[in-house]
Amino acid sequence: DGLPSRPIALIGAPIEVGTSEPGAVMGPAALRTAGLVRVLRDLGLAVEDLGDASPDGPAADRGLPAVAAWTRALAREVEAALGQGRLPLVAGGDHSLSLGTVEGAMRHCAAAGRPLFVLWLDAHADFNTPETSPSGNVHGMPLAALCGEPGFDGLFADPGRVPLDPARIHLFGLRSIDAGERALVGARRVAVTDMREIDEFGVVAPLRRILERVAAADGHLHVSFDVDFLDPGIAPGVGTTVPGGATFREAHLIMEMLHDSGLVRSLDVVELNPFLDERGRSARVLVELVASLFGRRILDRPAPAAAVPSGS
Ligand code: Z70
Ligand code: MN
Ligand code: MN
Ligand code: MN
Repeated sequence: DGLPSRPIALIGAPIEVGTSEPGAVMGPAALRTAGLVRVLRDLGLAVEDLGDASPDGPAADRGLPAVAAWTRALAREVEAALGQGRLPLVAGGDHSLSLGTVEGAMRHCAAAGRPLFVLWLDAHADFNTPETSPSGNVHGMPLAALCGEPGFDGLFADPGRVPLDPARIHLFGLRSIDAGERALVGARRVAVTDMREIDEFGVVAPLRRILERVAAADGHLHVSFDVDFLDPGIAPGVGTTVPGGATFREAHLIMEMLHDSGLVRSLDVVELNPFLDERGRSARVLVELVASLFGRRILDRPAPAAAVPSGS
């Protein structure tokens, strides 16, 4: 039961070239300051902090060329960590960093013959293309690029790469979507648990279905956690707050269920903007949530869901 306690490779990705709101570059430092490494070691886990990654080659300032340099570096680091049997935990940085982390996981899974599933905990779909994007910000586009939509020439090191299967992406917590990406998400049959569904059924039933699907396929689950998945009341430190996000208790329960599933093999924590945070609150909440994903629990006993109701 639970995540196999494989060693964790912490990789900082101080990247904000994918957004127009400055400050995400400080994210990895804030997560370390909030005790990310310490809480994991307190759980008895082996953690190596590999420090902050840097982009490949001469770094461009903005736009796709700048993101491409990061994508190549992060894909390589994530693939290498997975190849060593480690669990890469990538601390961002804006969500364009997931172009690299998911690409790295895709390469590892292709070589291992294992299907990759992506759980995207986010207020947004991040499925814009340069064509549909109203903002031009690449952090709103990573999933479309990974799935091989047009407009991203030169982004990935291998132009002949097999694209990510949109049907193996699960958007969870969606509550803000642009018109063009809405059409695309529907056409590509991306799996979506939106806030409407969470309000009606809670987080447990939809998440269980996703985990059962990944388990049945013996899949690798990559979790990408955008801070704006959370309600801005508990995590104000993000460039694009959207009201009506996950509560503290919903988010913790999701992390505990992910831990108990034993399926998570790679993790991103993205979009923390310490410049917009209030006295480190958001960074601290994120560290607590990561601790839950890696096995911190209230009582040392089987998950209540597994308990048989008695005496009635
Ligand atoms: C909007 C866009 C976005 C993250 C905001 C917002 C996208 N759909 N993604 N924050 N992580 O500009 O494309
Ligand atoms: Mn493996
Ligand atoms: Mn996002
Ligand atoms: Mn978002």
